[in-house]
Amino acid sequence: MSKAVETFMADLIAKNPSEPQFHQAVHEVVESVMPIVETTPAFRQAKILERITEPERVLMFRVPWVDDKGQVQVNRGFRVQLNSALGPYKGGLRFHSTVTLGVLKFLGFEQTFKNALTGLPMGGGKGGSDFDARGKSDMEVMRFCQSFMMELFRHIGPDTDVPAGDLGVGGREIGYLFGMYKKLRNEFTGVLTGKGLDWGGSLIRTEATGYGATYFAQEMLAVRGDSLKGKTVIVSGAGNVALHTVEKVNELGGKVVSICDYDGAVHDPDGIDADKLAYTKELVFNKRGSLKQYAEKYKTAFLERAQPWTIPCDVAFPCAAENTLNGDQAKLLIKNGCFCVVEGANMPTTPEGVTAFLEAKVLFAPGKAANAGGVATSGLEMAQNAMHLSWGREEVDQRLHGIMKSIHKTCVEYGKEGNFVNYVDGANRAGFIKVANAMIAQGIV
Ligand code: 2IT
Repeated sequence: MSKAVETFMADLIAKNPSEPQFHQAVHEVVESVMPIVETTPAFRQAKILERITEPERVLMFRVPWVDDKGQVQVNRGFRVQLNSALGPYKGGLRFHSTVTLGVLKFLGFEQTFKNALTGLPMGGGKGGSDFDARGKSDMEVMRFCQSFMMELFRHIGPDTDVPAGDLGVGGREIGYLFGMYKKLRNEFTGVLTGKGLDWGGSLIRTEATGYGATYFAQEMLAVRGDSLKGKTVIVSGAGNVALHTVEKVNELGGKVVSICDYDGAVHDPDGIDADKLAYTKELVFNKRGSLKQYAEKYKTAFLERAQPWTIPCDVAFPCAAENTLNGDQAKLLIKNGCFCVVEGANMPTTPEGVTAFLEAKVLFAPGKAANAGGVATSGLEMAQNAMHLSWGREEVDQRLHGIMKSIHKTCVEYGKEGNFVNYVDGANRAGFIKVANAMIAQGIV
């Protein structure tokens, strides 16, 4: 760590105690951009690093609701409005028991650079609650979402802040949130993305993060004259991102041999083909069931309470939560022949894991580049809403594909080190420079 990075981080940690994920996310970006900051007097004079790590606004509010037994429940709601230099705050809402202010600050910080990389006019934000939908009825989820929106509505708007989904927030929750926003404002606008297809949503938005991560992998492999065809692939997670990654990898000729959820990992050496994927989608999205049922149905191995990192593969897509792939697991993947790692989730790899991959010259794509297809398609949803029309599937998919190619190209441009591309530095530098220049142009605000 350079002296400048060390000093900056010590101040940041003192100012933001007990927020380890935020420190981790900031540290990674600061490592990448400090050489630029040190040689760009305008960035130093405008205190860009100090300003970019301080959210423009943090909202924290009480979310009271009544459960099915008539008992009053109280959760905590947040919206962190990180940066609006490039456009309205944009980023998802996470409903999960692990949500804290520090987690949302890390996610909003990542989101700011990710959104910059998409090339679309979106600032960075993130929000959510410590509410956990597991074991709750639909009506309980609805009452919670309505109460959450009864406070949030006054802070958001189609040109102010446009939330979307994240972990624990899918189509059902976006519907309940949108319904309450519309009632309170008496306005039907594109204030949330990830809406249903009949009421303002965009085609491909559901698939976009997984498809986009796979398109990104395709670009990385193409640099080496390679492709996903015939590759053995593992994917962690079994949610929206993971399952749509499996779908696109299958389409491009790869074979996915593992996915995992909270209960454990399925190991299916024959590959999770289209039929098995259809079964899994129904199981996860509609029945809200466990992958154990997959293992029983298809008579495959099931690694209890484990992730797939022990399984040999060519390409890995970590698509679960943050810090779910550590240094030892990264080294094992490398030892078993994995040469390409594409983050479908936000910061799933620990700093030790990232270092191991970069030292071994693994093709490593950080989440803020590789999973940007989700928010990019949210940007396309906003554009369609603003024009009061909807594009066809082909059109949205082509735009998504074009955006992923362009993000890849930008990462190569900013991250090339001889024959190797450091996608971490590339993504951090390109995103940072764009946001920093916009901040400077807009004055000290
Ligand atoms: O992490 C992410 O990029 C998201 N959860 C999607 C955000 C969005 O606004 O679509």
